Amino acid sequence: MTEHTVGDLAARLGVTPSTVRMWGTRYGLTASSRSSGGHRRFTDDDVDLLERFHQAVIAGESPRQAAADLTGAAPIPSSSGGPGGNVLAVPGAGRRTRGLARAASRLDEMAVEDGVLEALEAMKGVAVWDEVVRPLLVSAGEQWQHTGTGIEVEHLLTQAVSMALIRYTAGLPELPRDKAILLAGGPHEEHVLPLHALRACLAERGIPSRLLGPRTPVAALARVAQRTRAPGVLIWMSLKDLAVEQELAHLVKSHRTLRLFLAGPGWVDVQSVHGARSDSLAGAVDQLVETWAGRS
Ligand code: B12
Repeated sequence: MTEHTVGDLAARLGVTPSTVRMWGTRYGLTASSRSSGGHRRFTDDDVDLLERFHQAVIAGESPRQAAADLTGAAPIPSSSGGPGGNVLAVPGAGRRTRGLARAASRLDEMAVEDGVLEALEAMKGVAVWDEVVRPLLVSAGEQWQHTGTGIEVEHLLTQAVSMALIRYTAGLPELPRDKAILLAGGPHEEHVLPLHALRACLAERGIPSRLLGPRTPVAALARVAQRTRAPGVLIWMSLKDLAVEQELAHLVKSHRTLRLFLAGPGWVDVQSVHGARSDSLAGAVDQLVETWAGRS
């Protein structure tokens, strides 16, 4: 009988070893034997079961339900899941997005978080953001706009997607520490999810960044840029805030080589001579990779 380690199984399924361990602790799908040193050893039957579990989750099944169907055990109750509510409609969505929409609609935070993490490990940041996560966010925003309902789904998505992006970023190889790019939400801006996505994509490319989060005062950003000699700063705004433009002059003088990028729909009507526009996640990654490579 062949025995497989956590690393073997993770490589075979295209996920990280921590995901394989988490399936064991969270859904009871663990190895049926142990090495003499106490390490998990998966049999061929375990591998087969986990492969089928993985396929079911990718197809949009709830991980708890998929585990119960495969093992014949009663589903493990969800700590955050709940019945009721209509499923968030996402026009043209692929399988993964439909699965996540179902999980978000039943308020199953862990299933959304695990599903996004699994997608990141399989597809990488830009594709997951553009093809899987962004359609969900746009639909959640539209539902709220048109019906005034579903704000709880928007909050749950925010929490689960941020956590998945943070976990994914933390699992990537260690980054250099010097001259990190600065990422911040505008001074009155709560929306910063695109910055989590951007940080993950920069980390995939080996570029360090600091995320200062929502509602960052421009003066604070200028101080950090000067103190850390950040080669680039990107400010995200989803909402229009015309007053910010006047403050940018001070920021761009933080140090001689600083480059400023302005991203998000909030900048559309803002005339600014101080920063370059970033129109997409892939475009921002390219701009910042180039900025970091040219740091002096
Ligand atoms: C999640 C979310 C929240 C979360 C934010 C949590 C967080 N930590 O980020 C919470 C619940 C806190 C929230 C609060 C509010 N929100 Co809100 N929110 C959203 C939602 C669903 C996603 C935001 C997001 O991440 N957008 C990123 C992508 C999905 O946006 P996009 O427009 O498609 O992006 C375009 C470009 O920017 C570019 N792009 C996409 N990704 C990236 C990434 C990078 C790096 C780059 C450079 C470019 C880029 O491509 C797209 C096409 O050109 C949006 C819906 C939406 N369509 O954005 C609403 C939305 C932005 N929110 C809205 C509103 C009104 C609010 C609130 C005022 C009220 C409310 N709904 O509670 C408050 C505002 C608080 C504040 N002062 O900022 C409106 C804004 C309308 C407007 N323009 O005035 C939206 C559009 C919903 C809607 N359809 O009405 N929100």
